[in-house]
Amino acid sequence: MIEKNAKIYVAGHRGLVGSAIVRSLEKDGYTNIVKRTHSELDLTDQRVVFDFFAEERPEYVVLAAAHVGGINANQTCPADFIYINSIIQCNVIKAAHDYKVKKLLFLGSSCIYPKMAHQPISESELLTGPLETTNEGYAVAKIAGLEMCKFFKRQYGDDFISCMPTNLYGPNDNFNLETSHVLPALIRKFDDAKKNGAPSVELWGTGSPLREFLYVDDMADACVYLLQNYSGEEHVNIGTGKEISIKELAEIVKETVGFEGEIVWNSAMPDGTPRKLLDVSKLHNIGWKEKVGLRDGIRLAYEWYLAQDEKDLKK
Ligand code: GFB
Repeated sequence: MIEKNAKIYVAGHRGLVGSAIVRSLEKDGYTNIVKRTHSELDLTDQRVVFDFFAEERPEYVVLAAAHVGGINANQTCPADFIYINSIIQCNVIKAAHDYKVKKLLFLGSSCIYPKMAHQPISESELLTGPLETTNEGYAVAKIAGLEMCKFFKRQYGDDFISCMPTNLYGPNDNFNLETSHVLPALIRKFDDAKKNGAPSVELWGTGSPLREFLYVDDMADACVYLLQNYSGEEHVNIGTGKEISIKELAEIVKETVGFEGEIVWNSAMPDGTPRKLLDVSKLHNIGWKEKVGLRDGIRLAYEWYLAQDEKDLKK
């Protein structure tokens, strides 16, 4: 068991996942959560990271800090995605080893499985085929991070575990239309169109790809659950095991926002991988299942979006 006053460092505590994990830990009664903003602690600077670990000596680490983005950001800036994510995870994982962190949780992403992996995708599909080209830089970095945790466990006995989340959404999401994922983009596009009285909204691709979506507070609860109950060498998929087409998703968000205009599909933009449905049987066998359904999650996410000051939204 993790003592409630254990020192837990959440790297990336202001991001979509990191902020949810802090909420989940606080809800669970953990009282000693260490946070550092990017300006306080540059995770790409090895010396600064090692000095931080030497001084703070965290007992547990959740590595939720990463350079992330949607399909457009990944496709246009692959060098940033491979470099920044590689250097962050090398610094944090090695420092966690050197300063004897009791347990570290590393976060992957379902887009790092092979493009044409058998669906639903089981954990064993990793590295069995070519990657989706639109996010290859990110995928190679994240695969290296999962493998690094596995090999530090195998060579040194470090309790470093990894999880593989599906597409996530919810509070503190990124609503910048050039770099965001699809769900926050739909919320913003339909909300802007409704407020401006626009006749239509332009969405990317054909709308035919299938995606799986997990509300971020469920993701955070699963992460805390794995920290408390899992120490296996293989990563664990975190998702719902349910998928929906982007077209159907757009209709749900359109209805939730109350936009009554048309949807125009811009097929000059990429669809990305056709499907990436996770096999979540391992997670269910460990004893965890999501609580928030997609329609409820979209409503919660939209309510959060409406409650924010324009200046505070990552737009
Ligand atoms: O969420 P998304 O950007 O990333 O796109 P992926 C999902 C699907 O939504 C794609 C379509 O087929 C997009 O073409 N889409 C339609 C849109 N309209 C929009 C829009 O306005 N904005 C966006 N962003 N998409 C990501 C990976 O893949 O999955 C990341 O690139 C990460 O690395 C993330 O792993 C979880 O789901 O295709």
